[in-house]
Amino acid sequence: MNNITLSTFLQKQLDYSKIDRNLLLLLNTITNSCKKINSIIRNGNESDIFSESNTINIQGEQQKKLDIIANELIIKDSECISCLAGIASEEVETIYEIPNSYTKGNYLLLFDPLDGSSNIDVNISIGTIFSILKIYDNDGYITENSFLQKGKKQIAAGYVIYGPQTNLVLSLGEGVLFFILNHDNEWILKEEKIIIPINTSEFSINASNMKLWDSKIKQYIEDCLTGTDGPLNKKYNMRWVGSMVADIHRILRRGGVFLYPKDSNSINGKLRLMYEVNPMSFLIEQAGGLATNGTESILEIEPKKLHERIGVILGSKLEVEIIKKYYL
Ligand code: AHM
Repeated sequence: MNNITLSTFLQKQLDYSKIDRNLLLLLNTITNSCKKINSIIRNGNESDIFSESNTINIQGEQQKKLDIIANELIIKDSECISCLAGIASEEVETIYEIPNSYTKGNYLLLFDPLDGSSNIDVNISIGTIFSILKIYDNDGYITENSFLQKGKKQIAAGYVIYGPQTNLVLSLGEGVLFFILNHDNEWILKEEKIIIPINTSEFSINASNMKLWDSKIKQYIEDCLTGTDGPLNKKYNMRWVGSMVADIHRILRRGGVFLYPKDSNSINGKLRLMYEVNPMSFLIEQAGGLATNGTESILEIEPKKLHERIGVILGSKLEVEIIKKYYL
């Protein structure tokens, strides 16, 4: 594969009528915003941008300055491109309507500007996650309900991981693409079809929550730890970064399962359905993996509110199938 850039790739998709001009523009815009965030992270004055702001977001979390910068940057870059009807962000309580001074389109952008914020100041990988939906009866008026679509309705989803390398992982609903940001600040296509190994013996969970889990998750992890002496009959390894982008990225590259279940403290789960779990589940399933809350496929769940939380188990297909059996 010879240095195909994201723009070239998207132009080809347009030529083959696989995407429309507005989606092309939207994808180029969001991925350009991520280049700017990348540059801020790589060049920023640490004491300034990595520190905490004095604001609390809708999730009740202390915002870092970089959370706010990334959020504002993405909104500012995308509101004016005439492709969007509305925007929703982890950092903003209500939906963001495109101002009347701009032309409106029929796409909806949902995003988490900086996933893994608690890792910002310790130089561990963080990322931007995005999900794109469409509205079909657009009279220019949107409500929160316009965004409450099942995950399987996503037109595109992806993330950028700011790690040792900056990577873009993207799906337009026909497999998962993998791009690397090169020295010339161009997204270069490295793989056209990421496939997750269907088997794994690596799990990823915040084990400090163990006493809060339900009996099913406790039993599965106990069986993993028992290894070859237990019912699962294999030796497991554990990896936990604490940035969902980094944990999911590892799983997309080499397999594994990621679990963030509901627990007795977070009775609805910790992670957010619309702009964290849905886009990641879309990518995982497009790469041949599975995503479930234990009993239902994540992508089939009817969302009830914008900032809804959910328990999630996703990754290598056969291991997720094994975990689902604990819920029967
Ligand atoms: P954030 O959006 O505030 O960064 O929270 C999401 C992050 C995920 O990246 C990660 O998987 C999880 O929170 C870790 O949370 P915890 O350390 O509480 O287990």
